[in-house]
Amino acid sequence: MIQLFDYWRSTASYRVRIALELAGLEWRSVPVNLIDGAQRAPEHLERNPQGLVPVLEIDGLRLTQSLAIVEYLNETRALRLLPADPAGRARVRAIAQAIAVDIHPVCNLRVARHAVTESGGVITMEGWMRAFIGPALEAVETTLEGGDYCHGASVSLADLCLVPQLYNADRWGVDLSAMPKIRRIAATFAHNPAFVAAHPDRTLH
Ligand SMILES: N[C@@H](CCC(=O)N[C@@H](CS)C(=O)NCC(=O)O)C(=O)O
Repeated sequence: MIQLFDYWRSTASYRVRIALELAGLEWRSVPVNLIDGAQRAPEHLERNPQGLVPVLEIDGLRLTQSLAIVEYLNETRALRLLPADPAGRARVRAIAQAIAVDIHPVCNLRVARHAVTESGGVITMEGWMRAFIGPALEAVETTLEGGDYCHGASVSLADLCLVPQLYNADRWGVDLSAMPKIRRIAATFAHNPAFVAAHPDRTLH
């Protein structure tokens, strides 16, 4: 059985859950409770020495890093999450990385908590999250075409990064009212079965 070590609110895990659902695979979630520190327990550090989720066990492999995992599923399960043309692939990867490589690490739990603690309470969790997520999403908004998807007329790696980030933005009260292109994409996926099945509210926790 394919096993995903994940956490319901983890946006990196959410990306992988969407890809697993798009692939129509049977898989099971093994929750790693990040609030309790289970990611630092020896058994999880053995799975991923970085002490992070997600970790995917599939095809006799143990994979880490959500973008690498999604690309593995894309290649082995023919998901077509990257366009055929190099320019399209560069654009999709640029949007995906603007979220997964630029926004996500700054807003990771351990980073945000450290900032809050070291500031002696001057910085709040909400303040930290809003300071980084809102402006970064505005930048993504300006690069979007205004269609139903981040790129072209079908789901891509960029959508797998954007939708979980929007869940996270909502969690921290980031105002998306000035981002109509992003809201249009959110509406596209609100009823997509794979995205719905992967939603944190549908996940074990
Ligand atoms: N670049 C990694 C990031 C993984 C990551 O930061 N995971 C977060 C949850 S979204 C985590 O495990 N945080 C635990 C911690 O900070 O202690 C990926 O895309 O898989």
